[in-house]
Amino acid sequence: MKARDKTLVLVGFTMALVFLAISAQAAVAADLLPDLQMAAITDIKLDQTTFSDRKLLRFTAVIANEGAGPLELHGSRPDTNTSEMSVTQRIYDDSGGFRDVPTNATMYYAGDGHHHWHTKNLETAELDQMDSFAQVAKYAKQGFCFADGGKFRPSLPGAPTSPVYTTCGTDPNQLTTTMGLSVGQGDWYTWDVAFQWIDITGVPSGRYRLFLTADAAGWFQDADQTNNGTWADVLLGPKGVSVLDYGPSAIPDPGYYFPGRAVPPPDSTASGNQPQSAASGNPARPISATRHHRKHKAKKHRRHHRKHKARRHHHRKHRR
Ligand SMILES: [Ca+2]
Repeated sequence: MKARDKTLVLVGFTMALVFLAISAQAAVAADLLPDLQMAAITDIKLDQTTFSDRKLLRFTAVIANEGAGPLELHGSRPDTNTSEMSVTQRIYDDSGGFRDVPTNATMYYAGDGHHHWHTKNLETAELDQMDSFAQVAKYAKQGFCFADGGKFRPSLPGAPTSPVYTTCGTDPNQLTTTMGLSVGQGDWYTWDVAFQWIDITGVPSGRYRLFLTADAAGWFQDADQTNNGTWADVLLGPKGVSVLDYGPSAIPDPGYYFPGRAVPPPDSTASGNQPQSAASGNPARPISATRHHRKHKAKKHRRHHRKHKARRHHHRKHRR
């Protein structure tokens, strides 16, 4: 081979190596996506005292992040005359970088007794008639100041040892705010906070499915969008409610979540648990919840049932 040819071969070989190196680097930087899931619904109870003429179905809801990265949302608006902030999701990657992607979510400020910014409809809840799947009632709550409320699955890789996201922004004049839910953290809404109910006044006695879904509209990038819902089948009577069955739900580390527990763990910052406000307007019906509903009505139902029976047994055992 002539010297010139050798040089060409060498140049070609070097270029191929550089190309491979760049490709390898690009392939290495993988997204660390959140994986929102709902914990098993607890504290399901009938409330006839908050309003003397209304019947409320109360429950405790926990949104857990069991993904590889946080759910981090950045809200912004051009000026204070614009009431809602538009929202981008910051997605971190495993090489230490991040990118911001636009979403259809919105944030708003509610000043009626609880002053901070909220992400609209981060979680949705509805009550469906058991046989027809027809929705009979839905969540009063629409605003979510979500944050690291307490450890849910701290054994996950990347889970922080202490809360990272602890505030939603409290100034009505601010133009930007950040909310987030870290890996392994839970965002708690206990049964006794404001608007943490479904108004079931006039709903006849019978069997119903209570459905909770995180990001039902699919606004955010999530490692698995099909596991965002959970449910409980309930029997509504004139004087009370009893739980017949539970659907699949986020799995906590042992000792970090107890069905029936009304208060979050001691390390909680409690920012997700304070009374919050509902906005005017109606939330969209959670489409993915309906999908879950039908899916779990099918043969998988029995398997989930066994699994959850075992889990409930575990929790009972652990409480002792
Ligand atoms: Ca998910």
